[in-house]
Amino acid sequence: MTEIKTAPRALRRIGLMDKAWPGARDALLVVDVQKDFLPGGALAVAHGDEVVAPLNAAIQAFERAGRPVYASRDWHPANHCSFKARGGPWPPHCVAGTRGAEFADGLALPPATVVISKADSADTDAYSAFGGNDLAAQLKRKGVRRVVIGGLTTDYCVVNTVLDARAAGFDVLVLAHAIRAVDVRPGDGARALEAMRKAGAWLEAA
Ligand code: VGL
Ligand code: ZN
Repeated sequence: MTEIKTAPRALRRIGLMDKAWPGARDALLVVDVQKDFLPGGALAVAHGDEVVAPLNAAIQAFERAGRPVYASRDWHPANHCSFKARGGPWPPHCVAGTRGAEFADGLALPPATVVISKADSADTDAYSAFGGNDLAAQLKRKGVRRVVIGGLTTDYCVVNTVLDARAAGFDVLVLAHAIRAVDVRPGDGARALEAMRKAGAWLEAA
C-alpha cells in the first residue's frame, strides 16, 4: 500500500495550491489588521505589519476572480470589558472610531469589502469574526464552501475565527505566512497553529 501525503508546501511547489485559491466557492476573510495591532500600536504584535503584503496579494487575487472579501475589525467601546480598567487582560485598543481601530495603512481592501465590526458592546468580547453575528449564514447564502483566512492575531482572533469556521462546516485555508501571534506566553502562536490543524484547517506555508 502506498500512502501519499502531500503537504501544502509541496502542493504549492507543484502549482496546485496556487490554482486552488481563489476557488469558485471561496471567500477571503482578513482578520483584524488594525493599527493598534501593528508595531507602535496600543496592543502591538511583533512583526504584525508583515501580514499586509501577503494579504494584499490574496486580496488582489480574490478581487480579480470576482470572489468576495470580508474584513473583521475589533471595534470596542472605550469602557470595554476586555480592558485592564475593567479587570480584563488588555490595554485599551481598537476603540471604535479612533485611529488605532483603523485598518492598517497600505491594506488594499476593495470598495466592496464586507466589514465585520465585532466586540462592539461594553460587556461582551468576541475574538472570533463569527461571534455575535450572522456571518456564517451570510457566507452559506452566497454558496461559500471554503474560507481563506489571514490576519491578526494568530493566538486570539485568527484561531478563534478558524475554529468557528470549521465548526460552522466550512473548509478553511489559513494563510500561515500572513498571520502573527501576540505570544503572551511563549508558544501560544505555535499552540494556536496546532489547534487549527487539529480542527482540520489547511495551513498554507509561504
Ligand atoms: C485581539 C487581543 C485582544 C485579536 C483582539 O484581534 O486577535 N487580540 N483583542
Ligand atoms: Zn480586542
